[in-house]
Amino acid sequence: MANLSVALAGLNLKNPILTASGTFGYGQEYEDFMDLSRLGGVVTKSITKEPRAGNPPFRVTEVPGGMLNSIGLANVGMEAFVKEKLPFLRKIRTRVIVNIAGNSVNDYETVVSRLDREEGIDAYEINLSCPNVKEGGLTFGKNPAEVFRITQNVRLHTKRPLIVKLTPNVTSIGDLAQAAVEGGADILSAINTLVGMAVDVKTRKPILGKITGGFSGPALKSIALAKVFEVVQRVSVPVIGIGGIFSAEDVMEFLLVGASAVQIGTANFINPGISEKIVRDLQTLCDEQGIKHVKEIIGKLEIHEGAVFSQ
Ligand code: RRO
Repeated sequence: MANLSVALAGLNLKNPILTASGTFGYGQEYEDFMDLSRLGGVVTKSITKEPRAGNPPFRVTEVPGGMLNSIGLANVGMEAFVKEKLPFLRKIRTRVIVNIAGNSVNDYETVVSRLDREEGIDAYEINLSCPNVKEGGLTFGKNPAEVFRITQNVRLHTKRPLIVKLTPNVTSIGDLAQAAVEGGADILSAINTLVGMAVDVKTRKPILGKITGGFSGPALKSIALAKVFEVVQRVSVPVIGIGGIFSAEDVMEFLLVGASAVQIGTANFINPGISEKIVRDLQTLCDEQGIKHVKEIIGKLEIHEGAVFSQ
């Protein structure tokens, strides 16, 4: 049987399958649907300093090829996370990655410092890419100088692996990747959702309460593959691929373009047990292809002779 373990800059995973932030609650919501210990790890919904109620409805809507969300960072806040959610996560026998968001550099520093006092967290994913809140997230996340500044400041507060999650809503995701690495990121994850919109022609109103939202789902995959490819050409830290992954074949595409692991997002809403199924299917796919260790295929895309990559 193929060995599925991967090592990402101090974050060792039993397999490359993680769940994507915002699609997997705080893990416990999925315990009836799968054996969570079979996953490479779980990434929580973004945690902020204070609890947040999120945006007005509608907050999600289906669109061709995927869905839009405008959740607005609804979460329990860092203190309730530590008291009510972390005790469960400590018991699941897989890696726990806490996604963190904020409105200022100080917010990110406060949340990381607080969580760093707690056992049972294997890494942080710094969300610099929320498309649905005006104050923070995307405002920082689009600007390489801000990405550098936040990463550098957060870095001072933890020795745990730091993942910076990048937005695709920019001209050059490579510039963001480089800024995050220069600021001290150990690992990058890409991509967050693409800004999108849907309109009700009867009411002539936007369907989402906040007008626009983040697009995710199967149609995001080809865009995400190109963005991950762009990032891995630019930096040498491990990259976690995210976007429209619904099968083991999708996972393999991301590994071939250079991702060291992946996150499963929107697929969890269609089949809440799919992440564990993808782990099983990846095992079968590797065995069928005679792959001894999944890490053999990371970045092994065979480029057509003479082809030149330009973004
Ligand atoms: O909560 C959200 O609306 C949200 C976040 Br924080 C994010 O990073 N990406 C997204 O699509 N939605």
